[in-house]
Parts: sequence; C-alpha cells; structure tokens
Amino acid sequence: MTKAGNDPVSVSIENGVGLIGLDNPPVNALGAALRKGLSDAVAALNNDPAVRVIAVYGTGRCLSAGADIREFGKPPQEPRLSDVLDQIEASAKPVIAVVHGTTLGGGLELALACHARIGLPGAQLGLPEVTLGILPGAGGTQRLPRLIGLQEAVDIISSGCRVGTDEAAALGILDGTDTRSPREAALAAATGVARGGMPTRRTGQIVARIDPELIRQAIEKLQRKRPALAAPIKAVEAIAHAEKPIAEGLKAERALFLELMDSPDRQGLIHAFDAERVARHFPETSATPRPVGQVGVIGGGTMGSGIATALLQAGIPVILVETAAERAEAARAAVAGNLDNAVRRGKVSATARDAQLAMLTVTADLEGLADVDMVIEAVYEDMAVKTGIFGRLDQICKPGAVLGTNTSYLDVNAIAAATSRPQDVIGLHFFSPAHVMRLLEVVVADKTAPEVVATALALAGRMKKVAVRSGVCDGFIGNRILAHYRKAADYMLLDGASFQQIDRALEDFGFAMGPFAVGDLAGLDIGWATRKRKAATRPAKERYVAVADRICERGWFGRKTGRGYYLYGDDKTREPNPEVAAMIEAERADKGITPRAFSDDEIVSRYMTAMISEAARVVKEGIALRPIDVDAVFLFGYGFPRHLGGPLNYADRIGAAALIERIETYAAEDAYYWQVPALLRELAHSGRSFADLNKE
Ligand code: TC6
Repeated sequence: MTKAGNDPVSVSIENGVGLIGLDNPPVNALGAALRKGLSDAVAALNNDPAVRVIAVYGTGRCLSAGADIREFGKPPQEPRLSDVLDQIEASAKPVIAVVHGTTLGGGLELALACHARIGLPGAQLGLPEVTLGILPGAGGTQRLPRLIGLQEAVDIISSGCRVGTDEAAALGILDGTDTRSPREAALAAATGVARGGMPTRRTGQIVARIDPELIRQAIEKLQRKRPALAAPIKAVEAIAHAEKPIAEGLKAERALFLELMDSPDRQGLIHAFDAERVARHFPETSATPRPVGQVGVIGGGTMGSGIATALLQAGIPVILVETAAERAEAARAAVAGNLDNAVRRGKVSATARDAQLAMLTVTADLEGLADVDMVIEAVYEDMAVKTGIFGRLDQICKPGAVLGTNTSYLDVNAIAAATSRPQDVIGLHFFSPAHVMRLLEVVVADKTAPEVVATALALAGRMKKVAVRSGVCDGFIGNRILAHYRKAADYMLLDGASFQQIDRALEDFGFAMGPFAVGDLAGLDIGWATRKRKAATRPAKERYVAVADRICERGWFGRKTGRGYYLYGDDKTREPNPEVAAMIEAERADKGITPRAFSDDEIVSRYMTAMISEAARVVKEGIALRPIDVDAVFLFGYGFPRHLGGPLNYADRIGAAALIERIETYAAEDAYYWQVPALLRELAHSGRSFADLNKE
C-alpha cells in the first residue's frame, strides 16, 4: 500500500485490483488534496499493467460526505471535482465504487461517475446540494437521471433527500450490495468484474428520456413554494439537459451551477449549515462529561412526554415521574403515541419502537429518581413549584446527578439556589414537540460546573439536537427575543394592519407561519399566563395591546379550542375569526387610534428590525456567545427561513447603519420601544458586521 503521512488517499494493488481508499477523516470530504490524490491514483493504476480493475472505497465511516465545506466561499482550487469525475468515467479500466455510510453530494457524484456501484448496509445516499443553495455540479444532474429515470432523479435532486441502501438498490443507483467491510467489498466486486461476472458501463453513455411536460410541472411546483428558492429550480432545469450527449449536458449543468454561486440564498443556507456546527463549540467543550445511563423526567405533559420520547429514541432509558398513578399511565400512553407516529412515518420499525417503549418506566414517586444520572424537570412554569421539586431532588438524587430544568423563562440561578448543589443544576430548554424540534438551549447558570455543561452537550449530541449555549435571563436567547419582536406585531395590529396581513406578509417573507397563527398553534393561554406574571413589573412607558387578553377571556386559546385569531375547521383550514376584528376596533377606539395602512414591506421591516434589535442586545450582554448562536436558535427552534441564515446573518444584509436609520424613524412614534442597541452603534461606527463578530 502506498500512502504518505497525511495523504488523503491510499493505493494498493491486490490480485490485479487497484484499490483506492479515500482517507480524509472525519468524513472523507473531497478537498483539493483528496481530489488530486484520487486523480493521480486513477491515472497511475490505469498505467499499471498489473491492474485490470480499479475500486474506490472510504476508509473510516463513509465513502465521502461530499465537497469540503471549508473550501466554500474560497477561490476554487485545481483539480475541479467534475474534471476528476470525468476522468474516472473515461478511465480505460473499469472503476467500481463501494458506497457506505453517509455518501452525499460530490461523494455520490463520484460513485455515479464510476462504472458500477456496490452498497453496504446502512448507507445513506443523497444529493443535498439544493439545501446549500447550489446544484449537484459534478455531473449529478446528468448522471442520476441516466441511471434511475427522470421522475426519480427530479424527486431526489430537487428535495435533497437521502435514500437508504435498499431503496438505492431498488432505484438502480446501486448495482449490488455486500455485507463485508468496504475494502473487502471493493476487492470482491472488482474481482467479480475482472472475471467477467459483473457487468460495468459508463453512466454517461446511457440515454436518458426527458419528458418536457414532467420538467415543466416540476418547475411550476417548485415556483409555487414559499419561499421559491432558485437552487431546486435550476437543478431541474439542469436535469432537462440529460438527454443530450454527456459532454453537452455537463456544460449546461456547469453554466447553471455558476449562476447559483453568487446567490444570497446560497450564502444564507451555508451559514445555516455552519450555525448547526459552530453553536456546539462551547467554552466548556474540553471538560469531561459525566456518564449518563438513565434519565429521570418530571412531568408527563406535552413537554415532558416529548422529552421522554426524544430520550428513548436516542436509546436512553427513562423514568418518568407524574403526580399520580393514572397521570403516569396517561404519560406512558402519550409517549407510546409519539413513538407510534414515528413508526407510521416510516422512521423506525415496530420492533425498534417496542424496544424503545420497554426502556420507559413511569411512576408517581419522586423517590424513584434516586439512582438516575440526570433529571430533566418539565412541570408547570411556576417558580415555587420548581424550587420545591429541586429542594426534594437535592434530598433524593445521588451525588453527581445532573439536575436539569426545562423552564422556558424562569431564573435558573434561583432554581439552583433551592439545592445544596448548584454546580449540578443546568437549564435544558427543549422546544415543543421535543421529539421533533432540533433546538436545545443549554442554559448555564452562575454556578453550573463545566462538566455539567459538557454532559448536557454530550446528551444533545446523542439526541441529535442542535445545542446552543445561553446565559441566564428572562426567556434566555429565543423567548427573550420573541417577547420583544412579538410586540412589534401587536403594535402594527393596533395601528392598522390586520393579523391576516401581518401573517401573510411574514409567510411570504419565508416564515413557515406568521406570529398570530403561531400563537394559535402554541396556545394563546401560554402567552396570557406570562403576561399576567409580568403585569406588575411592566414599565409604565411600554405600550400594551390587550387584544390577545380579550381573546383568552372568551376561552379561545387557538387551535386546541378551535378558535383564536382564526377559526379552525376539522380539515385544519384557517379562517379569520370575525369577532377578533371587532375586539381590535374597540381597542383602537378606546385608545383614540386612527388605523393606517401598512405595506407588506413595512410589516417585514418593523418585525425584523425589532427581532434584530433584541438579538443584538442578547449578544452584547453575553447571553449568546456569538451572533451565529442566535441564528442557530431561530433556525432550529423558531422556523426562521433557512435561506436567510438567521436574524443576525440577515441583519448583515441590511447593514448596521441602515438598521439604525430605521429604528430612529420608528422611534419618532414610540421612543421607548424603538431604541438603538449599543452593539448596532458600535458596528456602524467601526464598519464591522455580525459576521466579523463570529470570527473573533
Ligand atoms: C457537495 O458535495 C457539492 C458538490 C458540488 C461540486 C461541484 N466537509 O455533522 P457531524 C465535519 S455539497 C468538511 O458532527 P454526523 C463536520 O464539520 C456537500 N467537513 O457528524 C464535523 O466537524 P467538527 C454535500 C465536514 O455524524 C465532522 O465532520 N455534503 C463535512 O452527525 C462530523 O460531522 C453535505 O452537505 C464536509 N462536507 O453527520 C454533507 N461534513 O466535529 C454535510 C461534515 O469539527 N455533512 N464535516 O465540527 C453532514 O450532513 C454530516 O456532517 C454527516 C455526518 C451526515 C456527513
């Protein structure tokens, strides 16, 4: 075997087979050195008379997870991946690929350019480029439809979805499967080819049939999406060229790929991708996490049963504590229902579900948590109730157990102070439904020990959550910012915009749902309880909009009661609730407000400026470590449009100076609410951006 030091490619020859092992940990990303090594290896093995067939596999966990994302945004380096793949397809000696682990993007395009593909169990194949604002530009749009047909290629490429080994084999992406190690499978397949037992072909020579009507319909469907992003549309346009000779098709693909390179969507999507990975770099990362075997969850409501579900799905045994035996059984039923849904959606097998449910114990006795390694309390948001529980946990739990609270607003320092071990107490703020939403705010209190933070981070990793570190403040990163910008929506409502217009304008901007529809979905009673809690401390200068209180006083809490801002039918359609319009008019009359018209642009501008303002304060106060942490919170917990990359990434597009100008304009009507955050002034003054702060 030849491989020097950090060489990302190893080459060996065995029984006439030239074996190329991609060796660029952790995921064999196709960086410049690997591309060059691969190209050189293919050339050398072609020239070696001892070699009859070549096979490529990955050392480590996968064939390749695709292009090296660290090269994104930098000047391209030779050799280009597409040139290396064209060289492989043109190779005089057949090249076989072994597909294993997560083989994505350029990694799958490499396999498609080979002359046959063998899959290993558990492989995940996909072309996720459109989710990064680009298209599979190394032949993916030309070779996949040739291999598997037009409709299937359009579906896979325009969605960026992944398919497993069996599906890939059924579709025709894979020519066979093997259960041996990647290297053994490579050797076996190549030997099979050398003996004439396994056919090979050049993908580029297969003729694809393109149905223009199917292409037209696919593009129309993508254009109807809100937001309608350019990348999936251009990817389908590229596929339409797949009936041409491969060289022409690749040229067309390249031209469309280049059109996407400078798009703001691409920048935002790559920032969103980075946010997920950067956020988990906490200062406490170097501390040693405590081992977590079994976790106790207190409270079996929506939140508690969701958290228990998420833990079980991560293979972690759970003891769930409720206040009475029948409530504990109801919680078990809720968890079972969540796990059943996952089976229904094809996420897990019924056998796996049964094994997960078998790891759940429910009890009405808090003493049952004596031996757990971690507790996550998820009871009603009431400080007295929570401190009472933590006082008891202090008595019950073994030394070293991590004591987590899922509070979404309350002071974690105060909760920690109810115990004699504040170093073990931490906030673990999950988002509902906890087994679906990816965000986990890890709230680090004044006395939380670094290894407790590291334990939370490790748990988040096992649960595949996006962990973001937050300091202690009312609402932490997300809910604190939400509480601020949500008011901007209410002010616009009172000043003349309708809730339907506000929701629609923000949905057109890219949010999955507008703020009033979200309120209805979450339950209007939740915000009502918070407003009542804060009523006594509300500053006199703050404008207050009471429409939501009036709605709640009627017993209308949104979807769960069939009525809120909207009326909900059985089919989940929404119609504006006409009685809400009357409530708004009454409040306007009461306060002497003459309604005025708002454009959709103004609605978006005010809403986003308010969000960015509070986000800037959260960063300045050190509640969030970096601007990108705020972006991660909003992308993974609040349905922020991914192509905009998060509120502070979006803020850089507007620029600090322009944001200050907006705030000063709005301040003319409400100088208390619209105040320029100090950080925005600093950025405007120094000419820096939030992106610059991320690098510091
Ligand atoms: C493409 O190929 C386009 C081609 C067109 C050519 C013209 N590059 O996520 P994890 C790092 S588009 C460099 O924690 P997992 C990652 O940063 C690209 N590094 O692990 C992390 O490092 P850290 C298409 C990468 O098991 C470490 O690996 N490809 C890359 O939860 C572990 O990652 C994609 O979009 C990369 N491509 O998930 C794939 N990928 O520990 C993106 C990962 O220092 N990657 N790293 O922070 C993924 O989806 C996942 O990482 C995964 C592994 C499924 C491969």
